[in-house]
Amino acid sequence: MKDKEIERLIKLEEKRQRGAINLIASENYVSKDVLRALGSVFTNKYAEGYPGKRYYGGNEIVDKVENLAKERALKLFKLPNKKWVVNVQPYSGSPANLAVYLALVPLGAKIVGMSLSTGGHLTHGHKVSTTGKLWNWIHFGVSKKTELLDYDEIRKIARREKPKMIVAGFTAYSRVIDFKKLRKICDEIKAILMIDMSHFAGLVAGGAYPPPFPCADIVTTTTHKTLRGPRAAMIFLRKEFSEAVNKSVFPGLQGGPHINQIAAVAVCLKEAMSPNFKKHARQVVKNARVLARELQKRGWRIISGGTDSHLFLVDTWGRGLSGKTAQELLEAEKIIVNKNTIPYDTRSPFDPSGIRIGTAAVTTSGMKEKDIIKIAIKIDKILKKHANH
Ligand code: DSN
Repeated sequence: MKDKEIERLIKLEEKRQRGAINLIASENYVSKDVLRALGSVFTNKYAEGYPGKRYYGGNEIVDKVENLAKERALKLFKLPNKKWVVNVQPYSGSPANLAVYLALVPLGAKIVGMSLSTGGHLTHGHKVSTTGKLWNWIHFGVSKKTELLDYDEIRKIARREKPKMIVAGFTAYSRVIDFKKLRKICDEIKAILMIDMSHFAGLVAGGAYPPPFPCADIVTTTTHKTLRGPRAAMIFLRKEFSEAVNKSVFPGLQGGPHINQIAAVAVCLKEAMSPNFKKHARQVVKNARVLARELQKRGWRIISGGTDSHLFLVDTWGRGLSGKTAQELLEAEKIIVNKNTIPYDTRSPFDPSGIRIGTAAVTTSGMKEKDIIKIAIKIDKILKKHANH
């Protein structure tokens, strides 16, 4: 590279990533092919519009890329293209979610969603997010006793509030979501069901977590978490919603799609179709279960008692260590996690009661159960020195 300053920083980041144990639940390591597509000449091209209907010339190859990404996306998630369509243009998860709400929910109308503090996402209507300001959100959380979703409670809220849409999906909930129950609730009140599968898309693709299809009407997902692609997003839609949502993505919310990103998404989708990816996805969940169990054995309370996915939360405050302190102690030893609120947290999100741990990245780097046990021993050794019992 001619730009030595940036080249130096890229090398430093490569070294940092290689030298650390990455347990950030939303991160992963992409393949060289994904990087190659991201860094390709497609970054030079403007392509407002959709395949066959562009506003600029010179898009015949771009059209092939976008169509291939769409074809692969539907094939990977086994979606018949008579009933489902996919939009691969969203720049990332937040605009994907916003585009769906803008298309299908009148401004100010009611949406029921999972609260951020019990595991949802900012764009599921948190008050500091634009989504929280433009619609009237009513949030559900988890049961205080079991720390699991309480579907009777969700049903009660839904019947009382009669929202236009119910949104579910998580950044910090470790268990299987019962999509069938949510579908039933939506049918009772005639609401649209949107599932944000950003965190677990790769697990669904690999058969390691139940699919939200066909229960959901709309499924949004980022492509860079367990799916192991570039930073981008997709929206899967039942056909009847496609016109409104496509218009909402472009020209409603975005300008020219990032074709280099879309090419990289196509690459990761092909990778996720391989038998190896299936094995990988199962190993991610096995690794998360082993790590949760090993920490539990060493006296650390795991929220809801375990995990069915790639992530879980540890209640560090239960042994006198705030999440921020735990994150910093681990980072000093090159174990990277993030501080996280736990359900019914009484502490601030800036220094909450827990940490979130995920196993997608370490599994990509080849770790299996025996490596994971070593990580659990290391985490325990670092944290227990500072714990109060
Ligand atoms: N920041 C992501 C996560 O860590 O879960 C969600 O957008």
